[in-house]
Amino acid sequence: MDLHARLTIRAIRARGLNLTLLRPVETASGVMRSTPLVLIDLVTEEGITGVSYVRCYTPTALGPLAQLVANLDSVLTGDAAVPAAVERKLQRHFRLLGPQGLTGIAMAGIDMALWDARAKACGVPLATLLGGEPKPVPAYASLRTMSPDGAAAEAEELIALGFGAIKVKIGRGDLAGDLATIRAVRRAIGDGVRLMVDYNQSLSPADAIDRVRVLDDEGLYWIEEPTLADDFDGHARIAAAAKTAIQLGENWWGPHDMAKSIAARASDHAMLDVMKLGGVTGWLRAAALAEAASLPASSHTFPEISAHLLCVTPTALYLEYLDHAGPVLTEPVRIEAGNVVTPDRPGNGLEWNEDVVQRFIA
Ligand code: SMN
Ligand code: MG
Repeated sequence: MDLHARLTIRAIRARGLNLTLLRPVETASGVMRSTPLVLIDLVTEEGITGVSYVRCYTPTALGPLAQLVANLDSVLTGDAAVPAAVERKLQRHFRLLGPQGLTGIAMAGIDMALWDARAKACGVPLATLLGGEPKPVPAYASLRTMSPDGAAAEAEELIALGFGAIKVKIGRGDLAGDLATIRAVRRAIGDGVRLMVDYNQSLSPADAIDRVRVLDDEGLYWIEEPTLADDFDGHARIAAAAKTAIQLGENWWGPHDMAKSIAARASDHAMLDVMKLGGVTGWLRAAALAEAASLPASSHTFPEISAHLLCVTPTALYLEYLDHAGPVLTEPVRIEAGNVVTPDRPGNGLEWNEDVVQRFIA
């Protein structure tokens, strides 16, 4: 283990690929049939390569995002591979354009790859580098199907893997439709398993208030993003009306956005998306905010790197198990008795399965 390893950035490579999902992910705000990923390889002079992936939700943004990440090669080549210094440089670089959207995603991808390179240089897993140790992380399974019968069948498959909590997406139709889906899944999983629901921003605050008052009788563990993600005031009114906890956060663009949400009392939980929060660096700041506000913190997708990060998150609650990138990895995320196994190898544990990558390259 070489804690004095000093790494210098030699090159940044970005490859866009549009990975077909074996099972589409349905939400009240659209169906995802593929997952557009940008794979990042940050090559250092010392021979260590840091890797990460980011996601842009729609293939229409895939080319521009891959190009944007690749363009950062000219900004960063020759710099020390130091996450805090690179973060300051890139934040300055994008100040006039703004740090949200594709710029924020590109910066987060670079940050995650830098931390991977550093952990590999030290010969330790990311969780260890951050002051923790790799351990099994309690996870909940996120369903891809919204119809009552489909969701119930999928929930049964996942319960067989030992998950103690399940999340289903609702909000595509009226309240009766929400209830039909919730009750079908509840029948499939029984009373001993926690059930969460996700509206994916589909309701007006007024409609959401009417619906959460009814959903309060369904024994749900949380109700996620009932209205537009950036409407913190609307979420605060919904949270005040509901007995059930409100969950928000997968669309917080960095810790500053999260701080505004906390100040508005918009959410009872924190859902941390390592990409939208700004990579490992952004997550660590967000984890501190969650602790200071006593908000239980769960991850949003990105299960591989989130496992490491939840190992050092003081209010860690659940990892979201929704595997998008598995097919391009040599070792997809592993579940044991409802926990995600945090890999005990140097770095964040990501390694590309090049055969699959070549097949899907855009
Ligand atoms: C979700 C959104 C986007 C991609 C995957 C999943 C969803 C969730 O909101 O919370 O899982
Ligand atoms: Mg969600």
